[in-house]
Amino acid sequence: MPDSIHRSINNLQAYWMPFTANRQFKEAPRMLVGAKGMYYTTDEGKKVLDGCAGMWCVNAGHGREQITEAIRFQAGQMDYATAFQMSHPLAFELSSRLANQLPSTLDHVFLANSGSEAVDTALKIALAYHRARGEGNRTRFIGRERGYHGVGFGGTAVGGIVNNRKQFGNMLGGVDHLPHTHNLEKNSFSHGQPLWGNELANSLENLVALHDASTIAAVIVEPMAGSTGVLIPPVGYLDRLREICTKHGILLIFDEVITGFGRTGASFGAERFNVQPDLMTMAKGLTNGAVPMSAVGINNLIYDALMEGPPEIIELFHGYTYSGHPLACAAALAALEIYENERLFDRCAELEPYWEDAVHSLRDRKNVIDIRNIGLVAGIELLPRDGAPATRGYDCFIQCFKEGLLLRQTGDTVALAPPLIIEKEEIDRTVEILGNVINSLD
Ligand code: PXG
Repeated sequence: MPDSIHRSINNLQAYWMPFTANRQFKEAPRMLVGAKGMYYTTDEGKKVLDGCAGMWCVNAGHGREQITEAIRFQAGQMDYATAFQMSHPLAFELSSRLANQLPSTLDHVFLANSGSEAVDTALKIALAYHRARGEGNRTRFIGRERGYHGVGFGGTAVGGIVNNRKQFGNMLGGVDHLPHTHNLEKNSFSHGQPLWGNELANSLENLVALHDASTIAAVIVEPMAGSTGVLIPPVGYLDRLREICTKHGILLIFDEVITGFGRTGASFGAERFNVQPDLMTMAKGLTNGAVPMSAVGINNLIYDALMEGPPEIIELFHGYTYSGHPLACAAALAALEIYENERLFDRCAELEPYWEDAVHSLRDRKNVIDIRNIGLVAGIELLPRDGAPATRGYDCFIQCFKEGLLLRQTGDTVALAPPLIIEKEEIDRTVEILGNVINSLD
């Protein structure tokens, strides 16, 4: 083999990895080469228990034959269908099926390819809606501190994670943020929804008083903030946000990229927390992670307001080459069928008490300062090392991986969100590995 080819095959430098310490990783790569059920296989042939459903997406477990087959079949049938002024049946089938499952007022679905695209789509639809109704001054968005809404310009701006924002400046003007709801003094070691904190939603009234409702298009929040370490909404908090938005004609967007498709023990966070948004973003579990795809659920009023004017006019100047990609539609339809046939969302709800007890059994381990849980999700927060924040969390992640457990880490919090097919023995194993690792860390 010529030297140049040999070098290129083994060259780790070309790939600029996303959200990764590239230089550190490339010194000691962690490579996954296979996945089935609850387990990954590494390039060294080691089995790793998937404690985070890939990245919160593989809700039905890895390598589901039904999904693989649907993708394979569709690839043979029609690889790609022109998406603008043309379409194909699966995009309609998927959208109707999804709309049936969404909260009752969300009857329409816009398809995209990633959570970030879904978020930017939802924000743009909110702007277009207000403009269509003659309220074009409503351009301001309200996000929340510690929110994560992907990495588009809009999503970065409404997001509330300093590291994601500071490299790039403001991204989008006219954005403000609600305070986050994390409070260790009031709520540490809560089981399920914390009792304290619904009054934090009242800060939305302050922002309305500051900017005037007539300038605010939408509020966007994750029903449960995933990326910044599992921040579960206090009892009554989302209801209060809903109330204030309704009162002031502000749209409420739920970003359900993580909470969608059974993660909290119901189809969506909206159902679990019993609060209806006007727009909802979804991704990840939509295809069980098998093909990139995302969606925005849209309520009737918004859709109807934009379906005005002569019918030959394009109502929304927005869309993607790969909106409703046939392979993604095939994967999503198969995934939704598995979720339904195997009652995986109910399964999640049924396992929740066992999961809750299991993760809270780590309460007295070394340096554990909080444990939070809902559905099949848990955040375990470790005390930061003096002067070296996030290093204990990172060491925990690395050590768990070495011991055969994959989890997510953000700062000094580690997050667990296994596939919803997890068995009780695997829950025990997860907690055992994590507990031993936590004890072993300095
Ligand atoms: N919204 C939410 C609520 C998300 O969690 C996105 C939007 C963006 O999705 P895309 O598909 O553009 O990445 C996300 C993504 C983690 C982790 O471990 C979370 C995400 C992605 C990667 C890692 O916390 N969330």
